[in-house]
Amino acid sequence: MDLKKELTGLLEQKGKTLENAADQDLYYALLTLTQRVQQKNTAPSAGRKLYYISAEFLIGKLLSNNLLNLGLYDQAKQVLAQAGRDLSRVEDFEPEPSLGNGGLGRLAACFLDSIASLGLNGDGVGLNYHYGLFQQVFEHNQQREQPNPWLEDQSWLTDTGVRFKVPFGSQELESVLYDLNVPGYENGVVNKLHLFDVTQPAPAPEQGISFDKGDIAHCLTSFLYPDDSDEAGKLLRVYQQYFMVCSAVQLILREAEEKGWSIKRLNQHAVIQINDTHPSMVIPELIRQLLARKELGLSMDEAIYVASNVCAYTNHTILAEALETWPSSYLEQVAPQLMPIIRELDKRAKEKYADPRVAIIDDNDCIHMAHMDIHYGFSVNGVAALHTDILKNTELKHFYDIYPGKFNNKTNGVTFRRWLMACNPALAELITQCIGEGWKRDPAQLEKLLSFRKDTQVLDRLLAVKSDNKKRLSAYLSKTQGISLDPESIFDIQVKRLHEYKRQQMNALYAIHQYQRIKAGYTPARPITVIFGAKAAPAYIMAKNIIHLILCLQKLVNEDPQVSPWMKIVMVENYNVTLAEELIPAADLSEQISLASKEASGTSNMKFMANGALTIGTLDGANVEIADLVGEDNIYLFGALSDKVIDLYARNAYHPEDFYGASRWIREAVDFITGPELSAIGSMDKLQALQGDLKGKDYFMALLDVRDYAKVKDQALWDYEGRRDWAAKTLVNIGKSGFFSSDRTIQEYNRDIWHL
Ligand code: 26Q
Repeated sequence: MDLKKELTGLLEQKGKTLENAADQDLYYALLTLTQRVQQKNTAPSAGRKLYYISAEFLIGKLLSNNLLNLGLYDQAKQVLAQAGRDLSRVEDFEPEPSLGNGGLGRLAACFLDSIASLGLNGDGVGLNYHYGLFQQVFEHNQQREQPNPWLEDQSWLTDTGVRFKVPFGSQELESVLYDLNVPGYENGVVNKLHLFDVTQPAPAPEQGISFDKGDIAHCLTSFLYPDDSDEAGKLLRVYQQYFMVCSAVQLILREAEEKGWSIKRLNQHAVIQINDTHPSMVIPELIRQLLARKELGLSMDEAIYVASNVCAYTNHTILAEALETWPSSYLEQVAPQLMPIIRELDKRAKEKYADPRVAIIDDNDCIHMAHMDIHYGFSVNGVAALHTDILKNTELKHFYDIYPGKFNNKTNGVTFRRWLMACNPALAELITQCIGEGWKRDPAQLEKLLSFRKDTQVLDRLLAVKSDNKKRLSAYLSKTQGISLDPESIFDIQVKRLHEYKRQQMNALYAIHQYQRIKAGYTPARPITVIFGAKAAPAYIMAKNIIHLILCLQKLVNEDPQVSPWMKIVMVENYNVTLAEELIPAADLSEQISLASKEASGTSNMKFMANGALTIGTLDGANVEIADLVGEDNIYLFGALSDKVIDLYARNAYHPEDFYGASRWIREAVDFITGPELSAIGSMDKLQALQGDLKGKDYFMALLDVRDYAKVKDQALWDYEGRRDWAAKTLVNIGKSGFFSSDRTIQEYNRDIWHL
């Protein structure tokens, strides 16, 4: 396509030119243009089609991504540059959809990109939350939540005109189907992300993110994860889930009819991947809709057979509190028509397996969604090798004993198109100069970089790229958040959801320790900048206390003239995909410090690795596979191993006071949380609650690992001074990162589960 001609034409209709149009006009013109690009190649229509159902799709901004995949990126950049315009400023006008929370949602987005790029026939199905998760603002060193309205009159969504009826216990609602294009990388394929919405969405709340959770008809798609700390919030989640799956099944059966598939043999034509348990009701709902079509004449046995061979389940967590169980009274209220089916499924499972640990409905009449998925799905997968092993041997052992053949591992991946080519063009260019273009289609070829390990010229250029990225990040944060960074310092970054198991609090303890050492006159070899980015769930008090601690530390440290030349602490506001794209290319150290056994996989660990940061981490999630690939000289490992942690839990044998008392610096760092310096800045209640928890409970064992963590981190900061050796380590990390391409992950899903 002649992008210049088309773009000029579009602008002319508004009386503008490439030169004088506002950046915003350019954004809308490019959006229109990109949207217009029609599908050239259809994904193959024979074989099965995948429906990836997920409550979250953290897709990030789409303009650059879509231009890149459509092969228009370079042209667009050039055309704008010739007119004295800058594509990155145009992108600033794109609001980022906040349709996800963290890893699970971002994984779904990477998967859609890979499915289309591999030319596979698969669409996403989810919900169109109007105000996203929430927008985070910092006030008085605390997180406050605001709506994040991202929908504009002109957006990437198109109304398909398709409507479905969704029957709830109390009322019937209509769902509206919006579609968003998902173009594959330079292959002409365009798949879809289908997002359902209510017909009359509520306006944004005037204050904060509270709204009438009982007003299902208008508020069902207002927010992702409305506060589920109370009953109305929990019920709303169930309403959302049922709205999503009831619409999804209608969409699938409608497509089946259009394509002339035999619905009685739907399993030969369609596969549904259930992304965590949030869409699990799709199983009974599919059975219900199959049975409701009397003309099919299906028996219950047959309907169960079809559903069981269509649905496959991915588990993303082993945290007990995140495994969804709903009181059956909730479902009675939300979707009473499902309960007889769920009871039937439960009855059949109980007839076959008397063990109460594998029951769908427990003695308290609560429904275990994952149990339903495992009994009535044909595949169960974990998301990293260690995670799948823990599922098989510990967490879901009783199921693995019954269904060994259903369990399989699919180690997560990330799309290198967004997470290397687009966000780190300078590194991409250097890689291409070393090994050619092949890695862009086949990231495994990055391994060719290993032959440059001793090439000082390449190593120096690698260092120069990193240094430029750090300057770029510094300029960006100064412009957008008024934060000033020292690009000569070491950039040590931890960005992920705020959760105690991810142990941001342990990172903060190290920062306190470092502060205390600098105060005592022991300055490090080089200044360090500790960067955090995280949202805390609105009702998660302890997570908010940790944010409070970090923000108080930020103020204390950065305003102390003795300390700030040596250390800065920065918590970026409203961490999201766009910020990640700036932060990750600029990282020297990647913090992956979860308590071993708790992080199912992690995916930022993979992005950091591909962008030449070295990992400091525990042997948890996919860190284990990173360590295997790069070797222990190229990663900073520390901390208790998962077996030990699992054993400590089993024996109830961890006591934080043993570790608090055993080391002077640990005691001093923990005491500091409520000492005069921080209490002068922060709220004593919150700081005390956090400190009390660390000393008395510390469920995620920060004090168990903090000593080893500090030792290894000191070593990493020291090693950083050997600049070329450090560069060689980063080169090995980049060279070995190809395994973590989501294209590889998707090929495995397709080979073992989907058979598209
Ligand atoms: C459940 C019930 C009620 C309310 C909320 C939830 C809920 C919400 C979000 C449960 C889980 C989530 C999100 C989970 C998540 O992001 N998991 C991450 O998935 C990534 C992709 O597989 C992994 O890399 C991470 O290790 C895992 O934490």
